[in-house]
This record gives sequence, C-alpha cells and structure tokens, in this order.
Amino acid sequence: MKLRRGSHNAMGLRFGIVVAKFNKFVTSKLLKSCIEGLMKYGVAGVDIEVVRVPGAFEIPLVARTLASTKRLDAVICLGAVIRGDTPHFDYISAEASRGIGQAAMDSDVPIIFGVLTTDTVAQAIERAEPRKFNRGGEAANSAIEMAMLMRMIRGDADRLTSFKLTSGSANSRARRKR
Ligand code: INI
Repeated sequence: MKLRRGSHNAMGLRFGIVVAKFNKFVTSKLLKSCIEGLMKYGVAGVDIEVVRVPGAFEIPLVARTLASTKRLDAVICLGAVIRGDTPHFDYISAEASRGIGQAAMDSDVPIIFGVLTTDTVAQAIERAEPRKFNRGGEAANSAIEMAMLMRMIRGDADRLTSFKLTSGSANSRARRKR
C-alpha cells in the first residue's frame, strides 16, 4: 500500500451544512466552529453552502436533497436535541440519526452526523463549546476525511495523495491536541 506524507489540504472540496434553528443558542456555536474547522484546512467560503431548517427532524430530507445535487463532496448535519422533559426527544433524535444515515446511503455522498443528543442544556453547551468537546469542529474534520476518502476510493485522488492515512484522521489529531 502506497502512503505519502503531507498536509491535510481540503482546498477545492465543497461542503454543505444543514443546521437546525431549534436550540439556536447551541447550533449557532456548532455552525461557527464547523465553518472555522473547514476553513482551517483550506476550504474556501464560496465552497460552503449553509441551509437552515426548523429542527433536527427536518435535517435528513434537506441533507439528502443537497447531497443529491452532486455538487458537494460531503454534507454536514448540525443540530441539538435536548431531552429536557419532553418525550419528543426520543422521536426526534431517533428520526434524525436514522434519516441522516439513510440519506448518505441513498445519495452516495458522505453525510456527517453532527447532531447533539443530550440530557441537559449544560451538556449541549459543553459539547458545542470550541474549547471543550468542539463537536462542530469535529464534524468538519470528519467531513473532510470522508470527502477525501471517497475521492480516493473512487480513483479521483491525484490531488489527494497528500492525505496520509497512517498519521490518523483529522479527528484523532484534534483529540491528541486536547
Ligand atoms: N428540534 C430540535 O432540533 N431539538 C429539540 O430538542 C427539539 N425538541 O425538543 O422538541 C426539536 N423539536 C422540533 C422538531 O425538530 C421539528 O422541527 C418539529 O417537530 C416540526 O417538524
């Protein structure tokens, strides 16, 4: 197996982000860190499409529709489902995760699950916080890694030989830094 060293350069890749407006005080943080995470690896602002949906329940359909356009290398889904006192939690979180997985399989495009499912508001804030769990940044890393991986597997990877599989994913590098 031929592996080459080099930078993790995502310049030229295109991403869609579907972000829920519900619990915006959390999802806006996820969105900010996610965009910063993409740009940190060279993704241009014009190559990022952001679509806002009412809540996490609506994410899968829009993610699948965006992915089906075939103009994007990956789609990132961001939301925050907080248990609180509502039985809604189980329905919405189950549907969001099932639907997002299904959307990836239907469209053949990587779709990243960046939807927080937490028991409390405090947990959601902590996971969105860039200096804590930074789930938005992690979603960006996963999207870049999957976009590059799919190009590589499909043989469209000349420009991606700089992506070094053995050095670990962008996610694991981010984890080591913490
Ligand atoms: N949507 C969320 O994204 N997070 C939640 O915590 C949530 N709760 O708890 O109700 C939520 N509800 C809205 C839902 O996603 C749909 O937008 C709504 O049911 C309309 O289809």
